[in-house]
Amino acid sequence: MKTLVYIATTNTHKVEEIKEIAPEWIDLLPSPEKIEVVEDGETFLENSVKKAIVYGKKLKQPVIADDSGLVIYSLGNFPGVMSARFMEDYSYKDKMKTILRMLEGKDRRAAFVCSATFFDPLKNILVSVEGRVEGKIAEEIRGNGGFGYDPFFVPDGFDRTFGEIPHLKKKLSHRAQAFKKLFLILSKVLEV
Ligand code: ITT
Repeated sequence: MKTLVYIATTNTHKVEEIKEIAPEWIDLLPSPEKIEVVEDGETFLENSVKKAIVYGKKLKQPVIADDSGLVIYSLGNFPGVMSARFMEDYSYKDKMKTILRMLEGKDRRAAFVCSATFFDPLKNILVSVEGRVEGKIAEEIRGNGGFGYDPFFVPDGFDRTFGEIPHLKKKLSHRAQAFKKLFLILSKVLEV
């Protein structure tokens, strides 16, 4: 029998990417309701744990949550946990253009980070892991694939942005790394 787990997110791109790497023993479903979570943590870990607990307690079912974002080292890890809320009412194109201006003359090293959390409110099990992909911010916005900041992030070992190689992004991203680890641990913990 498959293990039913809800994905605690409002972001359909995350759902698509997580489902892509999910093992066959897990039945991943989008949350049946939109649940408000105040993301006031200072770290990705705090926010993903909070999302998982709020959704898990409300749905009374096992859930997984993802809190993720872009960190640019020369900008003091900005936008970090503010990745979604920075210039919230603007398009990602506008947000990226602003960041490109902020980066003029500065070091472009950056990373995408994902904290992935599983919470089962029935068995009181919580597991949290982190995935990370290092890279740099390109000189310009390139590609239409992926979502969010993908079109200006170039992962190490490549010269194209995630926006130009969405099929590869799904395999090597921060999210893929975090959820691969999470599913491996869960397969042991849940004895599937
Ligand atoms: P939920 O909280 O409902 O899961 P969200 O989109 O608000 O959805 P976050 O709070 O984790 O998710 O914010 C993450 C933001 O970081 C996301 O909206 C993007 O701007 C950026 N981000 C995270 N992962 C990304 C990725 O794989 N590619 C591009 N941008 C990403």
